[in-house]
Amino acid sequence: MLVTLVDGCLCLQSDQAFVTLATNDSYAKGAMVLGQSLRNHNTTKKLVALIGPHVAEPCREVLSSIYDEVCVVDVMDSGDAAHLSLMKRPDLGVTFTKLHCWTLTQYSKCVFMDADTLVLSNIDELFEREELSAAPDPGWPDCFNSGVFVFKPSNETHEKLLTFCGENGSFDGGDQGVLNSFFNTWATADISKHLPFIYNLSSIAIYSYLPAFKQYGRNAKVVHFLGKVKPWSHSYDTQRGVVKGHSQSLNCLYAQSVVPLLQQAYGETPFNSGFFDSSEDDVSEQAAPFASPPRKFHQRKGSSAGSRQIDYMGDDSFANIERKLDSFLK
Ligand SMILES: [Mn+2]
Repeated sequence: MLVTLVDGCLCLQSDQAFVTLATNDSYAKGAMVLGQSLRNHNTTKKLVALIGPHVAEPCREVLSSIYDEVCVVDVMDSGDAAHLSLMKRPDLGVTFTKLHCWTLTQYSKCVFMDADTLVLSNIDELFEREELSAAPDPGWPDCFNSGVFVFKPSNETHEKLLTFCGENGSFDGGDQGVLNSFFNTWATADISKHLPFIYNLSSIAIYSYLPAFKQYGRNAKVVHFLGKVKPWSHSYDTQRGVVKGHSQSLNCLYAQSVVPLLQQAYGETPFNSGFFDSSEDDVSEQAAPFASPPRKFHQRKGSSAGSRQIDYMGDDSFANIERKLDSFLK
């Protein structure tokens, strides 16, 4: 193990890493903000970004400046087990890409974080937990949410997961369904594998239990932008350096840390400073490189014509969490 001097203190070079996944440029921007937030809170762990083959070169460049490792994952080129499983379930392409994190066997332990999460304090203590540790999903608390989880890379586990996925598919069409079916004793076997909700605080909590959110929300260590509308779905005002009408905390991180890197990487080439129309944004967690059908819960949007219903997973969730975030993050 390598030993380095950091700020005059003796630190062990980590064989542990935070891992994220970006299969398109839009999620790559989320990954930049996530990586930067981990750096800002002085993580001692390595940062690894798995990216799909469609992520543009300048985005890769920026990711490389923030992350220790950027690995292109092309499931079509990967091993036999992956290929065979994918042939059986072409709809699970993005899920297979995420499962690829188990092959990072150069690390002894990892924490996976979705590219739509943001770290609000140092969370290195998560590495004291064992596989598979995760926080409950607010929609069905006997399931864990797969936006943040602790795992142990292993080719054996990877193969088992792929085979399981090929044979059983996913009950929700994504990685969360597969992982909950595979690690099916999470809810009952070992309470130490239940991460506190503050490690994966989703906007939906504001609606489902507002008094608890008011009581505990300020302790949040990780926020997860679960909804269809992501922070990067909003338009960015280059002149003023702010995301129009949106969260100051996100503005600062994105405008000060990520935009200058993008400007450098793109050089003279014009680029979209980050923000896409939400209509163009993907509906399932990450659509490319495989066209997968949208998840059921997204189809709710618009189906409630007539009476105005709260769009828990969409606009309402984001608008509200950022308002709360701003009040807590001062
Ligand atoms: Mn997510």
